[in-house]
Amino acid sequence: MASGKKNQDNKTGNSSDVKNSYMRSVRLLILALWLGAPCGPAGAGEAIALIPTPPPNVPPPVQRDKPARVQLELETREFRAPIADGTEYEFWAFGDTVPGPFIRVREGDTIELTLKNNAGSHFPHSIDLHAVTGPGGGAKVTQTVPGGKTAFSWKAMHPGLYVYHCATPHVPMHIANGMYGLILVEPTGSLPKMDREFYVMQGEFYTEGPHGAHGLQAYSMEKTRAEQPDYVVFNGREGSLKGEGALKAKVGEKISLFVGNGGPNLVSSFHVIGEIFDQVFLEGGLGNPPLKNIQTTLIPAGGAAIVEFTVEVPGTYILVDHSISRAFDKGAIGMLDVAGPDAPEIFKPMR
Ligand SMILES: [Cu+2]
Repeated sequence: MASGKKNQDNKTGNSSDVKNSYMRSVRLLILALWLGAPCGPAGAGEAIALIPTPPPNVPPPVQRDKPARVQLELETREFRAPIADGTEYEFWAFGDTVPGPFIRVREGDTIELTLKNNAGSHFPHSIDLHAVTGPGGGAKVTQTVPGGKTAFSWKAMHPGLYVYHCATPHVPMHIANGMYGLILVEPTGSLPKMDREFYVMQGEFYTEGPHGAHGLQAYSMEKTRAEQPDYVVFNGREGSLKGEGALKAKVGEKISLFVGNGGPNLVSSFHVIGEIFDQVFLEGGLGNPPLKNIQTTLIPAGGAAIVEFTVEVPGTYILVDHSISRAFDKGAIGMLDVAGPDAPEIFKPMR
């Protein structure tokens, strides 16, 4: 009896506890919803569909003080396009640009990434994001056949600027064909406000014909293995940042360049002729103090840097890989046109 009574009491007590606990949970859930607190999968937050941004543009700052569940869809494509005036190449890419779109999320976000491989592709593709903590940076679960679709979710735990790339064998070939891009994981405290932000990514291309050969140029695995590219370019094409494509700014503006290096093999000595970087977030790491007053910064293959400077004097500033043969003989040149009044107290010609 005692035992039965105890059991009965326990049962009664348990029912009551369960009911109270349930009501507490309901009240907490209502409070959480009212406050806009996370209510999806653990640590997720509200669902946001991300619209990726093609180069040289950068999406606006995140401006969220809470993590979110970011839904992102990328599609791998294979297409023919100019790599230089008079020269075409069969690019492989995320989306229809090289580099692929700029992705901007916040530290603590959970990203639900769907990777589609266009039905017109001839090869499987995948994605390895250096911002991912998990096997292959996502590549293990995103090997995607033409017309197929894969997905995975991951939590962005480390703020910084990261490279993403295809990691389907033969990996150097997929990267050399243009399969890379950048993802920025903003820190919980926002980045300094800039007047202009640009997305620039270096990559090298290995073609059967030499630099400047006209017509469609096929990929050369032999030159890739020898690490002897014919083209070293910014944003997928010689001259992409010249003329109409030149970056534009005004005197007095603070500029941030999110610079990546897809490689697949070369290390970039990134320099802007006529400027000194006020700050460089070396190797794209955020959370460390930036380096100040830098002339040229090294960007490893599969790495990135955030460089910041203010333009005080009008004119054209030239972005280069200061391994200078690449700039003058292989295409690693871009332009930043700065408009505005002269600043003779800083720079003036003299007779
Ligand atoms: Cu690929």
